[in-house]
Order: sequence, then structure tokens, then C-alpha cells
Amino acid sequence: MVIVLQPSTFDSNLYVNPKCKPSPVLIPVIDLTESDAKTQIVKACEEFGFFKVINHGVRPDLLSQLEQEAIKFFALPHSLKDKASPPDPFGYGTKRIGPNGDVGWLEYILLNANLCLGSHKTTAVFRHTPAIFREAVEEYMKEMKRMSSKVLEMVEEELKIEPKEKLSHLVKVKESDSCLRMNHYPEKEKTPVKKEIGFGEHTDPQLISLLRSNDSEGLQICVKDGTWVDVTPDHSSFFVLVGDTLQVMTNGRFKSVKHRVVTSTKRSRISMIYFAGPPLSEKIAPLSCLVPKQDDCLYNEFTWSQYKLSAYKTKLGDYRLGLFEKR
Ligand code: GA4
Repeated sequence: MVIVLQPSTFDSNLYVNPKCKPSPVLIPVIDLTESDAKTQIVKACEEFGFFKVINHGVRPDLLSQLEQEAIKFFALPHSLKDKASPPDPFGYGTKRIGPNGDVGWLEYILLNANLCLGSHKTTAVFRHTPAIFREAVEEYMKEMKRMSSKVLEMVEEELKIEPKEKLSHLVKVKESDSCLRMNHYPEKEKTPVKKEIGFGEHTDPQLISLLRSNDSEGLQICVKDGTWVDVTPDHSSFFVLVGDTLQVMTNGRFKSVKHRVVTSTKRSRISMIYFAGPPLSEKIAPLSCLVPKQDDCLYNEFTWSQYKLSAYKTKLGDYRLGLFEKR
């Protein structure tokens, strides 16, 4: 099943491209090697909960290799891919997203960042693919761990967060509950191509997400005034998204960004998103160094495991933080 969007729900006049003028929304592009990167990151997290990263240090050949291997996986016959299905939550999935009736125009693989902790479905993903696929996934996950810690370290420095590494250690430790999603939005056969929902609007529950895609468009983010804007794809860069957990820890100073994917191109879209999450037992609450007065805390404390459990009871587009807000 697919959901057809009415043209009025799309605002295709707003095209996000920092190099293309006039452009009403400028997505920050942050060079991680620049000295003021940390200041720019914090500004972007406050304004959009979203930014693009260049000079990230991930080998371009690792990116293309992983993409090629993912394409080969998705090209396998359904009879083989189905051995890793349905995702529980890890494994191979098609159209269904999560356990509560959401659907999208895609197929995907969801993997635990600690591959050895994945379910037997994870093993099934790699059963009919060359060893090089699993090796590329492992190396990519290490790189994503490094990049997510680096971005959070920069946030810590800029916001003078105490105790040191309060945020970054959450995604660095081996108990971190992070995962990797590889999405394949198949190309459209019919012309004219209709805009359909590839992946419905939602925010990510974790701390931050790192997204990379091929050069097919489709990603949109929702900006402060509620407008949806297209994000110009860039296969060599990463997009960073603030998740619900970072919104809570910054007491709402950073907002988790609502995003979605619409499929409108003839070309298939491949995207990879690393969701950097804290350990399951970690207590999540606004950081006291950012909220000196307890009365100003907007959220009640919860563990990441509690938040995940409650997220899996929601529909994709639900506002999940509502349950944990102080009234
Ligand atoms: C959204 C972000 C990640 O893709 C994800 C998704 C997860 C899933 O696909 O299993 C969820 C969704 C996501 C949030 C609400 C629940 C759980 C589908 C869904 C309806 C892997 C995640 O961590 O949360």
C-alpha cells in the first residue's frame, strides 16, 4: 500500500541548496576541520536540528563500497531476502515500518550496531552476501561511532557541558544502543511520476542520526514555521539530525527535527542512517549544567530502555516525547 499525497501538502518552491540563490532556507554546511565548527554546530542544532557535514574524514571508497554491496543485497531474489524477514526489529523489511501499521514505499535492512548482538535475522542478512558486505558494515559502524562522538564532543565544548564527555561517552561505550538502517526506495516505473510517501514524517528517538544517501532526492525536513523543505542530496556528505534524546538532555534548546522521504524521482534512492543511541540502562534527563533550577526542567527522567519501549508502542508520526513532559 502506498499513500498518495495531495499536491497542496508539498511545497516544492522551497528548495534547499546553499549554493543556489534565491533560497529561502539555508541549511548550514559545517566543515568539521574548521576552528569554529563547534559554534556553528550548536547554532544549527538550535535553529534546525539539522545540518550538513563536509570534511568528515570517512574514506570515500568505503562509502561507495558499502553502497554497492547494499545495492547487490537489495537485488537478491525475494526468496533469499525473506529469510531475514520480518524485522524483529532487526533484519530485512519491506513496506512495513515498525509494529503499528506504518507503511512506506521502500525495502530496508535494520542492524544492531553491535552486530554480534543482532538477532538471527541479522545473520540471515549476511548469509547470501560476500564477506566484504559485513566487513564494510563493520568498518562503517566504527566510523559512525567516531563521527557521532566527535559531533557530541563539539557540542559539549561549545555548551561547556559538565561533567566532561557527558554526551559523547553515551555513544562511545560498547553498551551504546545504536543501529544502522539501509533503505532502498525503488525507482518508479510509471511516468509521470507521482509523489508518494517513501518514509513518513517522524523524529528519531536517539541522540543524533547520521544520514548519507546517493544523489537521489527525496529527503525533506520540517522547519520552525512548519514548512517542509527539500534537502538537496549530496552523496559525499553526511546530514546530522538531532534526535529526541538530545532534545531532552538540552532541555529543549535543541529540537529533534521532523523529517520524511518523498519518492518522486525515476531514480532509486539508497540511504544509510546511523542512529547513535545511549546504553539501555542510561538515565535520560535535562543536564543540570544547562538547567540550574530543577523547576525549569521540561522533562521527567526516564531510561533509554523505557523510551524505546514506549516508542515501539507509537505510530511513526506520533509525538513521542509528550509522555515524558512535565505538566
Ligand atoms: C524511527 C527512527 C529509526 O528508523 C528507527 C525506527 C523504528 C523502526 O523502524 O523499527 C520505529 C521508529 C524509528 C520510531 C517509532 C517506532 C519504532 C518504527 C516505529 C513505528 C529504527 C528507530 O529507532 O525509531
